[in-house]
Amino acid sequence: MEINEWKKLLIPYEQAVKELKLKFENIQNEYRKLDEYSPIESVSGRVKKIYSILEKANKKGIPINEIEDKIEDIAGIRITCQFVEDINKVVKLIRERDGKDLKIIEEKDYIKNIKPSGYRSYHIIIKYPVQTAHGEKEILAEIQIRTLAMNFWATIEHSLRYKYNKNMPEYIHDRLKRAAEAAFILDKEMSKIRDEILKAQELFETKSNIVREIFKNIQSLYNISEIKEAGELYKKFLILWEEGDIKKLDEFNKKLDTLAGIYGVQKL
Ligand code: 0O2
Repeated sequence: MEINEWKKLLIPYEQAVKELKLKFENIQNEYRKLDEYSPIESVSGRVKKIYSILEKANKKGIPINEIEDKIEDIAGIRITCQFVEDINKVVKLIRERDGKDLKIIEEKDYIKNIKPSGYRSYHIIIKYPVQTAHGEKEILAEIQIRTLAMNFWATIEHSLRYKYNKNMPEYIHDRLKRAAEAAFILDKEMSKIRDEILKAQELFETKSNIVREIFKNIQSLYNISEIKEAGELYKKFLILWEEGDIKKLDEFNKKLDTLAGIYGVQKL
């Protein structure tokens, strides 16, 4: 194939990479604008180099006229996430678009089924329609979704694999396997931290809701002049607040609810 034919062939792939990258960046920006946590940490994309396409075609015995149907990653998008849990969210976001602006052809879960090299990542192969000057063209693209730790390992392993070109010394191979294990443990540790953060946020939310209810009750009781103990109740609340025991605060609030019921106080 002549260089001009390659150029023509790759144009829709370049367009697809640009469009898909922008679409995922838009999702990320939308979360950020709404002050919400974005499961997408970063997005990158590339069109496979001609020599890499030829190398892969050669390795897999794919004739040149079949590369567009048989090489799925001429267009590639990589989405990195902070936590393993975010990967599922991104996969869900992509599945929701299936049949809309893209078609899912295959999903490859190398997180459940780790590759012998130690490689972990979630791949989704899609068909994506591109509007070109010569009409619509549907191309194949690969979306790789992985954590920062998975990406770090894969980037290093990829460059070493190219450097040694199938002659990787055994000791480097072993080190990479151990590094893959370390990246796996790092992801697990980060997930535990994430759980702790979520639990702490939940606890904070519960506590602030109870305190808000207590304040409403005390304020309502204050508004009824006969209730002298409202001042005492406030003092009691301050003591419980100092203690910080959420259960005691909740019990106290329930007592206030009962008292408000007895006095027929309308909650504010
Ligand atoms: P590049 O240079 O990143 O484009 P296979 O027949 O299984 O070897 P296939 O059918 O293309 O390969 O699909 P697969 O396994 O899903 O791999 C597609 C891409 O995933 C690869 O593209 C890599 O980017 C990445 N990948 C897969 N396995 C490994 C691995 O062990 N280490 C690293 N670092 N990346 C991997 P290319 O074309 O191989 O490379």
